[in-house]
Amino acid sequence: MSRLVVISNRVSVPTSDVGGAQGGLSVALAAALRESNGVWFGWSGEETEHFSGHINFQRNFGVATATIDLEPHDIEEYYNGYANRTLWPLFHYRVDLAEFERGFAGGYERVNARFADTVVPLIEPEDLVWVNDYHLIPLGQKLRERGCRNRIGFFLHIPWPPMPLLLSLPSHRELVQSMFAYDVVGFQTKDSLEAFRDYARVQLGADFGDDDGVVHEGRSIRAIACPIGIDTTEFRASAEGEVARGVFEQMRASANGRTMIIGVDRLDYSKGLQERFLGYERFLAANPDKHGAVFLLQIAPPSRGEVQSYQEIRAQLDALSGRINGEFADAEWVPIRYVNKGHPREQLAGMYRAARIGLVTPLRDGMNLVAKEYVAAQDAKDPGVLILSRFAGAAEQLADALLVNPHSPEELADAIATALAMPLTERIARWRRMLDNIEAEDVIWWRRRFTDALEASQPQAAN
Ligand code: ADQ
Repeated sequence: MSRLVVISNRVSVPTSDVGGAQGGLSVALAAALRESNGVWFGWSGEETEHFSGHINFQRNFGVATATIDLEPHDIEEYYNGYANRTLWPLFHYRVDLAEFERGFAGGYERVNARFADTVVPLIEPEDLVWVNDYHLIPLGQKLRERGCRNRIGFFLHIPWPPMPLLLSLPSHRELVQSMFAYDVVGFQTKDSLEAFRDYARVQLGADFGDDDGVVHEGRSIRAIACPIGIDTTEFRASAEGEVARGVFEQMRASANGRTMIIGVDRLDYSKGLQERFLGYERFLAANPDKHGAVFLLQIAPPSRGEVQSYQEIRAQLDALSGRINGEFADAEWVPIRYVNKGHPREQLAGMYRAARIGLVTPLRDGMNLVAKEYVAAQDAKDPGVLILSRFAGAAEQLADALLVNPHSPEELADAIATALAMPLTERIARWRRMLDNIEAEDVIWWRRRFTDALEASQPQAAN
């Protein structure tokens, strides 16, 4: 296989052989890069007063990384601005939260150009270049402008929005047109792929070839659905390892005979945490016999604290969990244990296994790896039940979860009641079918599916 150059906003330098990093993208890419002898390029997360293009090279646990520092106004306009205040909310269907500022758009273009200027000398003629996620959509075009003729692919980790939503982005046309600089563009789901094709047909007048081809102004790209997976073998093993077993025992002891429900999410409005709490509140109100018998452990480490909407959601969740606990708790039982910090993956595996229900109810999510991790961590003889939002990408593959509309407190409450009452035989049957999928379509399958498509594409002439 050709050498892989992976480019993403952040590069998380591995701290062990088995991941440990937080964030779906970093976990997935570290596993993928270890297998190929590639290099991972991106922003270090550090600031510099004047951008110099200096690259910091490292190799840790089999992964070579190359990082650059960015200027404070780059970080503000490109990262906190266009990426996280414009594209992230819009692509998660939250036009109400999206901010459209020309300064953000300018910073986005500038940083993408800085990425291109810096990474071009690292790319050798036969390399496959793999650009990741919404921070870097126009990077392929900027690489072409600098003479890069390699095969270049782009994978979007978040949903692609339906056309009418995308039209509210002032520069939607330029953004989508820039994607025709790639050879392959990948989406998490068929749903996202369809939305992209719909835009291309209606707004750009694109033609569609056999297979996955989309042709616009003489350039032909392949647009594919390529759902990301987890490192299932490793995660199953870690769920049975010493650390996870220790955590499992501790959780069981601290549950004191009560049934545990778990939620694990970055603290983000797309994850539907408020709606989840409201659904759980509805369940408690409708099922007084379950008071003292169940509890919800919600782990939600803060993210993107520089962005105001994230500060607001944090305050709202503090208030909501406090209200629900105030309403239902007694001296011996607290219905919600709400924890604002991250945990190492081995510990998470033990917690997932100790939970009878995994509650994964984002309002929108590109994929959602927590859903897959929850399934992978279960005990084959006594697996828990996954309650999964229909609007998580993972729902396309995990049809055997209890699928819910996360906006409906009643549906959530009913699903919790159904999960608690589900007989062992049904739990095993559903879990087995989900595990089969998670094993077959794991992170290695994902990586291969994408890079095989890229390798099979024809290098294009530069613009
Ligand atoms: P995220 O939005 O970060 O990823 P997700 O797919 O759920 O969402 O991945 C989160 C990862 O972080 C999981 O591996 C999880 O274990 C870990 N994590 C979450 N909370 C944690 C905690 N408290 N402590 C430790 N680890 C924690 C984006 C997209 C998703 C897409 C991924 C990968 O938004 O839709 O699935 O990229 O493509």
